[in-house]
Amino acid sequence: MKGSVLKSINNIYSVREEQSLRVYSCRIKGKVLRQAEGEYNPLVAGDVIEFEKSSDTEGLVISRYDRRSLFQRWSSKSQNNQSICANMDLVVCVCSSDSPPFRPRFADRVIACCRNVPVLICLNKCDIGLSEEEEQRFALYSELGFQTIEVSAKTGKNIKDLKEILRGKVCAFVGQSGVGKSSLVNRLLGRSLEVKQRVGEINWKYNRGNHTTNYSVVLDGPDFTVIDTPGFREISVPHDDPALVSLAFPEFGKCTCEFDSCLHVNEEGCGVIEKVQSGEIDADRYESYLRILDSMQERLPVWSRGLKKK
Ligand SMILES: Nc1nc2c(ncn2[C@@H]2O[C@H](COP(=O)(O)OP(=O)(O)OP(=O)(O)O)[C@@H](O)[C@H]2O)c(=O)[nH]1
Ligand SMILES: [Mg+2]
Ligand SMILES: [Zn+2]
Repeated sequence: MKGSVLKSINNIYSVREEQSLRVYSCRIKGKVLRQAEGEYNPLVAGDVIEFEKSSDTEGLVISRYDRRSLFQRWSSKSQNNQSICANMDLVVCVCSSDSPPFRPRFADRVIACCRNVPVLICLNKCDIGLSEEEEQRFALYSELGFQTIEVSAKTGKNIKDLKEILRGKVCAFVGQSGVGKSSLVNRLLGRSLEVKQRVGEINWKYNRGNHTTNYSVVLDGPDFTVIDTPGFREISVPHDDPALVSLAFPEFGKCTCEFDSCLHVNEEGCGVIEKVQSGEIDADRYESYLRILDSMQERLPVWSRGLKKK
């Protein structure tokens, strides 16, 4: 039978059968999934799988279908890429104006964690304003061609417009802890739903979020589906081809570099560096890019052992 994974907790997967929409509690048959060899976590919310029923409520996962999109991050604890959710049509990168403060470099990394899926930069808590400088950095995203929106889960501002963007899509909400992902999900789904995502208290001492949501979960809305994901204090880009990172920086695509393989760090004849120097490329975005590459570089010994490259 074909089904999709709604959530995964401690190697138990809630799987919804495609036809009957019944939910089964599944384990992986034989404990390992051939399609996921070498991966840290084989199945995530949004995965499409084949499974066999073992009772009215339980089953065994046999295989995983190819993923059409994926959101992964690097987990330093496991020294491997950790998948967060799969097969979504849109990643909603949630930021907040304050508590925690707006962190554009965090958003840049979220964008770089996306594989094969467009991103919406969603500034929540717009009931609290941004400083002028932050406003400019946020506005830069739409100038660069990203879709952006400012909303408030608290007051409901622009939630209608957000629903319009989500319509007909499977949308994953990702971002720092405490930015209001679950609050937005609750707002979008309305109160009538029995599943209400728990919302956290802000840790005021550090002005950072606590971790309230601890696993990704698929939730159905009226004409869209959302995936609420756990927030992170920090996010690292998955260990992958460094050249992929520049996909998160579309402004680099318009530059001409002398070498095709240019990573825009210190190479000669690099068009990106030229445009940073002339001010055409935002210096903070470029710094953000360099830091992503740096953090990948630090893991090179692990990577070169062939951990993830296929
Ligand atoms: N002022 C204001 N506060 C908000 C808004 N949205 C959420 N909050 C508050 O922000 C805090 C964190 O919200 P959550 O929805 O739990 O954040 P989260 O992103 O799901 O956090 P994790 O699950 O830890 O990743 C809560 O205290 C919310 O009440 C908003 O639009 N404006
Ligand atoms: Mg949450
Ligand atoms: Zn270059």
